[in-house]
Amino acid sequence: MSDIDEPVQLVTITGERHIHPDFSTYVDDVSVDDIRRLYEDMVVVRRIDAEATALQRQGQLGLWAPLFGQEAAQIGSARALEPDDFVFPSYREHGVAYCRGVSLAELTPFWRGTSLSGWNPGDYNMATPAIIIGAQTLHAAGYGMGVNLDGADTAVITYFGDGATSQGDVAEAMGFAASFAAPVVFFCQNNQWAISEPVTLQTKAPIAHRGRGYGMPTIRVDGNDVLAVLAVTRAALELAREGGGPTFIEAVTYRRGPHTTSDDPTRYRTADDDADWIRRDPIERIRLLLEAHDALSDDDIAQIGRRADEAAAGLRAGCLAHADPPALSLFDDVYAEPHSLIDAERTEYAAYLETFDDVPPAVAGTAPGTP
Ligand SMILES: Cc1ncc(C[n+]2csc(CCOP(=O)(O)OP(=O)(O)O)c2C)c(N)n1
Ligand SMILES: [Mg+2]
Repeated sequence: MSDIDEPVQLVTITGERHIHPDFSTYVDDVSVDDIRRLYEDMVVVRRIDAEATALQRQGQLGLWAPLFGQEAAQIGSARALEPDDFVFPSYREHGVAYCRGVSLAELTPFWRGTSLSGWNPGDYNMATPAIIIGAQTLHAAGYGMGVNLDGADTAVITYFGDGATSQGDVAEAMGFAASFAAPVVFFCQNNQWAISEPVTLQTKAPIAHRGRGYGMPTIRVDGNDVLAVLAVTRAALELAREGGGPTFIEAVTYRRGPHTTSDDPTRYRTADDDADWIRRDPIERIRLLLEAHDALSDDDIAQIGRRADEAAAGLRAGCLAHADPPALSLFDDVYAEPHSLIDAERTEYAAYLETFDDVPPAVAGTAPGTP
């Protein structure tokens, strides 16, 4: 194995292929057409991410966590997965959800506040967004231990950020997964920031070293290189399926937008900070590579742009179609059985709603005490 501090890179920022002694073989089968499909995926998810950000600015979403800049990390890793594998994401993995087949309409209700989650995890083998930093890594470790008990050959991947590596949950998840050889890929998108805190405050060493501390194979990858991310994630998933236990991947990338739509990054970083990362853009280098192979004409670019616009229009239409649920439905499904505390809270909230002249029964919803 090569030095883990040197990120694995298979495509340079100027679009040249680079041979890596350990990982190039994992993408030997990837044709130029396949690379064009990865390019299209990245263009589409960047476009729908921009549309969702616009929808929040227009008051149609309560919040959005943009993935802008992290397209290669998400598309490369998600396209390495098999349908039976299970994904435990944080709140930023819209690109992963897109690759899992989550519909455009299902990407927004959680952020619009019209549903407590976006989709049925069983439909896509992908859990819904997790806001509690790092909690999803524990779910992944437990699921992976269950996979071992079942004797199944599926793998699990969990996504989390650089900041999350300082959470106890992540330490516990990695400890259990390593000790019980759970088939889990711990995929850390080191986007350099945890809201306004730089990654240098999380650790004095590269984040990848944390995997080594648990005795896991550990890979540091250029997270803006979709081919390299695909290769290392395939390698880690293969090891997991063969009974080799967990792997830690640090995908070195950059969050080009705000943390969420509630954040103003100009308060804590400068345009100079961004400039170097704009040069390392994940989409641009693949465009250069494809053009060097005469595999991306102006017509292709226009067609891909149209498909991205259609996806954005689909996301918008799906979002606007999600109606507000009745206010009192907030108390439904908290418990499977009736619960006296929930009943009391529902009654109190219904009485509060009645103090407003302009809340029609259809908005308030179910009558007090009705489960
Ligand atoms: C347990 C917990 N503590 C704090 C927060 C508030 N919080 C939300 S996002 C965030 C930063 C996470 O940064 P990172 O793990 O790097 O992920 P990124 O947002 O960069 O993808 C924090 C502290 C939270 N949601 N959960
Ligand atoms: Mg981060």
